[in-house]
Amino acid sequence: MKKRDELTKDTPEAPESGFSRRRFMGAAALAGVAGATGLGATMMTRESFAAAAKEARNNAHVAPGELDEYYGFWSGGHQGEVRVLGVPSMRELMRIPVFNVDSATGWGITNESKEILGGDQQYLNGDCHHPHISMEDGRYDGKYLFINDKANTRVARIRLDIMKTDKVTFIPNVQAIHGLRLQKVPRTNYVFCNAEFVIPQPNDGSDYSLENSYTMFTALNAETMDVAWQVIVDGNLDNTDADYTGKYVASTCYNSEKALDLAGTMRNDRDWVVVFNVERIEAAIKAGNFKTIGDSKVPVVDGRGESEVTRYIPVPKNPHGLNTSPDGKYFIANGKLSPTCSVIEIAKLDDLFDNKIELRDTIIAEPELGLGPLHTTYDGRGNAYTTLFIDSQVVKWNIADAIKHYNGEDVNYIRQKLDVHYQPGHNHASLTESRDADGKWLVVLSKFSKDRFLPVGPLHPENDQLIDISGEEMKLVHDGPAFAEPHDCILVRRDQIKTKKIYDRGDAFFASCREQAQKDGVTLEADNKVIRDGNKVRVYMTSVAPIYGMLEFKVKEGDEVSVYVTNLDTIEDVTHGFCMVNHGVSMEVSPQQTASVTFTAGKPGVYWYYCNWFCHALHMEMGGRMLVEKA
Ligand code: CUK
Ligand code: CUA
Ligand code: CA
Repeated sequence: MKKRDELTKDTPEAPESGFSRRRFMGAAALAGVAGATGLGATMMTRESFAAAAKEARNNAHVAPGELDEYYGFWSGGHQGEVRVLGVPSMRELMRIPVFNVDSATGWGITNESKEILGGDQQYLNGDCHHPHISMEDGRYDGKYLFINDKANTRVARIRLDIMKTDKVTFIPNVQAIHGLRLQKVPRTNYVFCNAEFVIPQPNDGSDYSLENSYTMFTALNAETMDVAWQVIVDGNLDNTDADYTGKYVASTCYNSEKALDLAGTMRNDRDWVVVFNVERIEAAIKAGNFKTIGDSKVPVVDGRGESEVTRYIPVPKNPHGLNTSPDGKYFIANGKLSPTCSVIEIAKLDDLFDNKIELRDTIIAEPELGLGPLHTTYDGRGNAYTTLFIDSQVVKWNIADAIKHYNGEDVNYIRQKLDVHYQPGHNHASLTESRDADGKWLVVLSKFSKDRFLPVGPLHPENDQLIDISGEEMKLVHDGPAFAEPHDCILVRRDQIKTKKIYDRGDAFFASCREQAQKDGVTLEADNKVIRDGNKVRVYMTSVAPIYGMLEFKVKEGDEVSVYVTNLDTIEDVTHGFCMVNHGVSMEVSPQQTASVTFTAGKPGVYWYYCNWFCHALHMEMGGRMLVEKA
């Protein structure tokens, strides 16, 4: 086998670096592409285009009162939340606070949310990129959504039955979780997480040198959210995806140079895709071939160099997105600084790991697509859709034809280039990450909106565009302004998600409230009681629209006050709130939910509390008073 080092240096096969336009013109005009490629393409005629335009299309219009066909889960980027949209209407249905603090629901304020945020609740920010839904045999099971936090090296899980974050795990020994994907087969047992930045090991100030710096690939147990294992890699880690056998996961690396400066990260003509062999990693741990780092008990396997658990496949240059095709055949790495995508045949990976073939033998196509390929998605009909950041386009291309072209056949694999507005990052076709990819809708998350909307000052919204891909021709049907910064989204059929309309009283989401109430001899569903415990005061109250079960309670200045509100309403949509004036306290209490919040009683005097979720004609009247006495 050729050494990886030889392969990442200049080689004749490596595409030119830089942003020269080379063969493709930027314009969307198909005729232009056909003319410029000179591939003797099987381009559509103007007549067939007109016919295609006339064919029955998806209807993007969802009339008032009608429901969308898909749920879309949007990452909220450095805003820290997850947003739920209906597709194709692109109506925002809900926001799920995750790594942010949310004034309306009290996320980051309530005891329940702080407990979930754990020891890391001191962070008020997050940076989420990649939302992914748990799977059973390669199909969404609708149970959980997982999302990364690059800013503070965490991974969160959202329960999709109540659309609330229920676990947050801080990943040890690494910095900046970026790429995140789930095991698809046999089910989502693992959450795979890429830490982007290399750091010294141990990172305790004893050594700042690069020689002892590396980053790691982390697998979480999806059910417990504990860290299962980590694998040390060469270079760094960007995006990742898993296959449909449960055996392989692949990640892009843009910094094989381990450079600290921009120019350095672009020095090699090739970086690589690192492929992880999950079976071999598990076997290595079983055999005791691992170490631990510092206080962490996580087994760490060394996947550097000629390790048996990894293979480093050279690809051009600073690759970014890594996307598995829904037929399970290919990992496709997106070139970013190269105008190409690299198609890796997953069926060849067994031979690669058994050293029967060379690293680059796994590449079966490397189509030239345009400038700045970032992410690829699929329609389940053999076509791929790649975002071209520099060209501000989505290019539709045929994978089988790209393979033929790579083998020397005279075919054009480009089907269409469509202008998008502007500079797209991720794109995502309906159900594309599962076996059920249905090729109906394509969401393109454009990083710039420029002139597409009414101006709102120097900070612009992004532009999430909806494209109908059900026909031969991609058709732009909707612009959707979005606040910073949906890197990625996922579309799932509405029947694949089952939500609760009201809470079960036994829900684990507020189990800690019940535990405390039991200790205090309080029945949450019936009692309105004040329990004093030194300078700790626990106030238990019920609520039924439009009154709280307690209109007044007394505490002393400086007391640590915990208020538990149990919403006894059983009617869907009758959510109450609890807001204590001048105490920074606000929370949601949905039907049959208990929520609690702890704060320090302020200066002596009267403080009103009130319901801040509109629940009744007499919602304004729903309130009470906290009387604070001198200590
Ligand atoms: S990344 Cu942002 S556009 Cu974090 Cu998936 Cu590519
Ligand atoms: Cu209860 Cu508003
Ligand atoms: Ca590089």
